[in-house]
Amino acid sequence: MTQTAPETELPNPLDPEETMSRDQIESLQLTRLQETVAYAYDRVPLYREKYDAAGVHPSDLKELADLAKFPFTEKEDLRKTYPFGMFAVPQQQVARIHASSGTTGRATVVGYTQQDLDDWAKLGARCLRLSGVKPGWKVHNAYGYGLFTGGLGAHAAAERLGTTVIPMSGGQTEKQITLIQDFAPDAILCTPTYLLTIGDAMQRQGIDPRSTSLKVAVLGAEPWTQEMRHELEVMFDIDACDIYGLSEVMGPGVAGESNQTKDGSHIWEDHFRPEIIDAFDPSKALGDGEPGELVFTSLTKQALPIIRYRTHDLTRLLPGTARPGHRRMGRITGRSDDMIILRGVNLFPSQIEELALKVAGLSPHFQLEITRPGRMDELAVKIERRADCTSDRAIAAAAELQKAIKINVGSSCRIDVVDPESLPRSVGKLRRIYDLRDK
Ligand code: DLL
Repeated sequence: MTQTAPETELPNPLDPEETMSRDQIESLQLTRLQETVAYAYDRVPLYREKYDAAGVHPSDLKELADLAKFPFTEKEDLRKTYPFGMFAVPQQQVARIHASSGTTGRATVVGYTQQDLDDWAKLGARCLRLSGVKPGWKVHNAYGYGLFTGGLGAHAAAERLGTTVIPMSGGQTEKQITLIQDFAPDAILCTPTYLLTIGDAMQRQGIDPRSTSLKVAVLGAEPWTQEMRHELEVMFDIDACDIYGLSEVMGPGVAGESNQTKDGSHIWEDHFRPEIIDAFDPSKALGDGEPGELVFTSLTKQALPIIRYRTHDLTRLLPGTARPGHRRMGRITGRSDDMIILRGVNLFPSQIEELALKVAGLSPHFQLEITRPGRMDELAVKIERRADCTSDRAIAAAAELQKAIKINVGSSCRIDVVDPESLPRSVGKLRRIYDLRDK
């Protein structure tokens, strides 16, 4: 069969908003913010009650900084109003529903009008294009389809960009490999740990992941580090870029990373206004560059306008580079509610990932187990050695990692180096933390 038209012949224009200056974006943000807050106040009882109780009114929003006067929205607000209580349109205008399972408590349900779905596809397509995916390419989508926003969100983005989508969904790793070999996709969309699972499985079958047709991977839905990027780029001989999003705010495509700069995801600020706050003192706003918790306000959403939503994701805002008018977010170090506090020291799985991947002989496959054998919490890092790592080397590697964690994080922990293939593999978002303490 002949190939598709050469990439250069397919149109691939930027959205006009992508090239707006910072001033233009902020002026658009103010108009849209005023509209959104008034819209939410008029249509969603929870917002009206909260704002009345706090003594603020949409008319108080005269400049962007006034947003800080408005109360936050929490996941708990969506749970309290489960399933549809925060929707701002009648059900007949809701074109799609998604839900995030959440590790604790009730699912949170989110809805989209046709216009919301259209905006979502547009922003997702922006992300893919920024990461180097091109119209006319074949795109293997291994994010899970269903209530999770990953599968259908990435699907619509890839379709909107003008690619040929292969809607594989997550899991069935053997089949993923067959399809990657038979259909020869140019790009893959999945979580970083699932790409690792696919690469490992290929190697076990004697297939070199570097020999596949894949050129770009657009990875997200869980925290990952520069070290993991390097691991995957070398393993597959690809460019690996980040994509960020969350169901409550939209889904994948709130922010995306450039394959040219690989310096963090650009937030599409014509549709979302980000803030950074102190996670432990939320009344304290933090400036650009300062690490804290990310908060989002949607500027155009119809079915589920979301105002000052506390993501619990920890990162910082940085000036735009590849799209100078839109700020970037740094890597997400973790979630404030996922933080392990070990004898007074705060620790995130991504710190362990970063350190472990610098130690020769250790693989990216690890899990953290917290126990309380006596009165003190203990942390064990269970980590697989690489297949070519001897037992002598494994002992030295364990000591090296233990020391690196002590020096860089400040925690004492036990390192159990285990055999290759002995820890559970990811099929989507990987669970890293096993809290075995009695509750
Ligand atoms: O995970 C949406 C998504 C799907 C994003 C596919 C990217 C790709 P939720 O299931 O609602 O939505 O989970 C959202 O996942 O608050 C972060 O903690 C985490 N997360 C998402 N993207 C990234 C990323 C989807 N690129 C939660 N880096 C968020 C780090 C991420 N964490």
